[in-house]
Amino acid sequence: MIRRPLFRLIVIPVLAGALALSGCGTPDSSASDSAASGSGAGVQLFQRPWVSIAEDCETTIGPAGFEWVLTSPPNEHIAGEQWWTSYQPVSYELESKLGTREEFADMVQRCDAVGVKIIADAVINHMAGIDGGTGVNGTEFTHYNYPGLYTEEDFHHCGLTENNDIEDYSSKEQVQNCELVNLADLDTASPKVQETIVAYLDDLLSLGVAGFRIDAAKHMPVEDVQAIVDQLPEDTIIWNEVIRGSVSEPIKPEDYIETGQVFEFQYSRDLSPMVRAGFIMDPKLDGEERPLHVPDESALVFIDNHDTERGEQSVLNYRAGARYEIANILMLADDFGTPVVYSGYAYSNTDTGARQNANGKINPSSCAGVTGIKDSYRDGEFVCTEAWTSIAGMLEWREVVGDAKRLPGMREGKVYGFEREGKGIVAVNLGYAIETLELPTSLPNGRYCDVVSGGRDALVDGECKGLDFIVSGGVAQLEFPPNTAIAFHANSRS
Ligand code: LAG
Ligand code: CA
Repeated sequence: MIRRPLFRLIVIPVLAGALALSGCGTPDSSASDSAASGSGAGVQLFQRPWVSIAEDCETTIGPAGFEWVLTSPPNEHIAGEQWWTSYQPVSYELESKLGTREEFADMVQRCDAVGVKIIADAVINHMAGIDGGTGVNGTEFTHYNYPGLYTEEDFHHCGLTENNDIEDYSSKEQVQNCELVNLADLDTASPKVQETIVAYLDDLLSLGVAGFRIDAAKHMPVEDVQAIVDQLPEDTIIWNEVIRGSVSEPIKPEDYIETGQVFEFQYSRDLSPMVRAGFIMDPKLDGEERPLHVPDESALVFIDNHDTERGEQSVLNYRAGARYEIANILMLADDFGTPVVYSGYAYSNTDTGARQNANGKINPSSCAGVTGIKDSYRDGEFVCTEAWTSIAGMLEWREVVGDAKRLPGMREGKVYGFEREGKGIVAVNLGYAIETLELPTSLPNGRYCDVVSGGRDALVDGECKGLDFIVSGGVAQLEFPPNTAIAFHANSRS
């Protein structure tokens, strides 16, 4: 039986609402149809300890309106100070540099209590990439031997390249059966291996996680991913990591959409350079396919993640300052995909892990007091994107605009804006001076409060905590400073 991807379960009622709406002529601007819907947005908290995520859920992430947190891998891994030790599993005990099993379980419950679901990063394509050693919870292993889990015969020994490493991404066989940077490659077609992986994932589900990011999904045949997913409960959320490579690569993100959603790497490769250059063009709108993008309902979109902030020059990251914040705002204002905001830490060496203590545990940290992007960061300092005023404001904006259609934008030089039909407006000024954009709109006349500068609940007793904008006679008068974005919605009218 083919398992139905979860997005259908979520999206169908929304689509039904949209159809009902379009059937009755002019859209209703009272926002009643979308009032009950959530932001539909998640946040990736890279290398954040469980105790810190639990606190952050209660103080910041829940109140901001995020629906999901994607964590770093929770299982035992090789010892070391680099962040990427997390991607070299040694056992499936939930003991890692990020915390204990108890701390993980406590985090899941506390986040759940404030409406935030946990998605765990599942590293199931491979085990360690070193000859052997002792894992962070004391498990002794060698490259192809993991006590109680796997022995030599549970791994691929592809025999296609000199040291069994992947060399040629145009060879599907190499990409899926050889070793990714020497990481011992599991024979994921084997029923025993599948059973062992499923037992691990079931254990995480028993603690209340909502689903998984499937690390290195591209390196597993889609049938193997499907066979594993088929053995999990129907409503398990699956976020596949299939990096879009050159057009000549045989394995495509599209191949994985039946097993769950897929991270769409092209999204930021398109958006980031436009934001950097200050010249924004509309993407394909109104149900037209975006080139090199998986379909809307399958797409997880993001400005950066832990790999691309380190490895992809074209995408914006925290170092780009205001431009990065603006790119995130534009992503959250879009009507395409499920946005995943990224929150990592500052670094000057790409290998350096988050600060850890003498026992190899990442130090707890807090995002208290963070309200936006900073001009500079100390190495190791967490960026805390989830705590930015603008991000929480945009999540509220998403709740109000719901599934309203993105209308064609208007651009004048380096100023650009668009409307989500009858529900909200967003605009960016990527120039060097205060600029004005007169954006035609179907929003009713009135004074609107900016949620980018004012954040969530920016309008208190008719008083706006942020900038004010006037809509009059079908035109929004948008005058605002350079290198900033503004956004307001139908419910931020005073
Ligand atoms: C991923 N997705 O498919 C992760 O998002 C990505 O961060 C992981 O690589 C990769 N797949 C494997 O899970 C990271 C680092 C690598 C690192 C690897 C294993 O980007 O640099 O490799 O995790 O820790 C490191 C060394 C290699 C070495 C290897 C094995 O950089 O030189 O060969 O470890 O010891
Ligand atoms: Ca593989």
